[in-house]
Amino acid sequence: MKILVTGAAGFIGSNFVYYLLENHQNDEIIGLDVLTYAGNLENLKNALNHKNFTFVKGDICDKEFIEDIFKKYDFDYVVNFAAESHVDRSTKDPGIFLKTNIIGTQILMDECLKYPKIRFHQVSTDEVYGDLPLDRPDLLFSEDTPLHASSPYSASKAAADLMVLAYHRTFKLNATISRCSNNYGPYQFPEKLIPLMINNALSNKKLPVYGKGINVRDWLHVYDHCSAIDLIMRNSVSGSVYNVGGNNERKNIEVVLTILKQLNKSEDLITYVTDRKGHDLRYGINADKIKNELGWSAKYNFENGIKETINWYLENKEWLENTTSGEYINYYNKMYNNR
Ligand code: NAD
Ligand code: TDX
Repeated sequence: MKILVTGAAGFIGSNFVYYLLENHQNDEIIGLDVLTYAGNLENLKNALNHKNFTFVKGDICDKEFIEDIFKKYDFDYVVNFAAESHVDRSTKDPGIFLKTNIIGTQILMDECLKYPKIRFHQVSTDEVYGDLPLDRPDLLFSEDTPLHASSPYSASKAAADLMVLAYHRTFKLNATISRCSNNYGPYQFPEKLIPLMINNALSNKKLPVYGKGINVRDWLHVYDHCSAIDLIMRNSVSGSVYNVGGNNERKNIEVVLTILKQLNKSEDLITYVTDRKGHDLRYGINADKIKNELGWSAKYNFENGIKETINWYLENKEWLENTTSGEYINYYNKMYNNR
């Protein structure tokens, strides 16, 4: 099979490339990425020399470029990870989120329509459902929960989901969607909670917890997200939507305390800062559909997954140093100074 992975130099995209190389040794993978601040070729360093992997630099919003690479390679699957993915950035500059996450998806789908055998998989997020109250742990998102996005990021992802479903219904686009909860694992850019806190703790910098630290996220190891996408794209009916989640709900402050404990750092490093605008309270996923229909299950629980992940960042300090130099320093100062 020939598989186009967009956003291949990002966090989940690069993990997905490794997942495919390991689990489908006859597949040929083309990794596409425009290399924004979040895209990093270092994430793919163990794939770049692999005989079944080719990297192509380019933009999913560039129609001619997309036309050319679809002509050049005869894809069986297109898996769309390419996105602007950080909620905080979307509250400062929404425009690029609309362009990449909505228009980019549309350009990929228009091209897929020319090749009906291609299965298009859209990597979406649980954030399209909005949030759940903190005092109702019994409530979970199901695939039928109405879309109710809160941030420009999640609204752009919800818009893309609706376009995928519209293309499926109107043009019979051969497509599936997955909506996953928060991922953690190797190669996550340190603007996101877990790698940011690990990086700050390692350099004895303050750990900026938004609000009271009581917002809840459902954490899933990136490996388990990759195995879910792989199952959905190959085995499900066109038009299907699947939730993916690990039943690992944690308050942010619990996650931060876990990190400090494993790194043997003081809790005095924690500082409570002004809350995120429109901050979603809680995400909780019902993943029964993918478990029952496709037999998916998670390999990691949060305790062993977070331990292994913290060790990965400790063993890859050079990666962490490289990703937090240069432009990252400006970003960090803009987002966190005097907050
Ligand atoms: P990321 O920001 O680490 O990676 C995104 C990648 O897309 C980067 O490599 C970037 O260079 C690339 N990209 C951006 N614009 C592009 C364009 N116009 N053309 C080509 N490439 C472009 O994000 P991530 O955390 O790996 O998320 C990947 C996908 O998974 C996103 O669609 C996101 O919405 C979704 N998702 C993420 C999570 C999570 O917890 N991180 C959870 C659920 C869903
Ligand atoms: O410095 C911080 N302090 C803090 O308290 C950061 C960066 C985050 N937080 C909080 C905000 C959230 O409640 O931690 C929680 C997690 O924040 P993020 O890592 O930014 O993730 P989140 O906003 O939950 O979105 C993530 O999960 C769904 C991904 O970034 C999205 O791409 C994905 O769709």
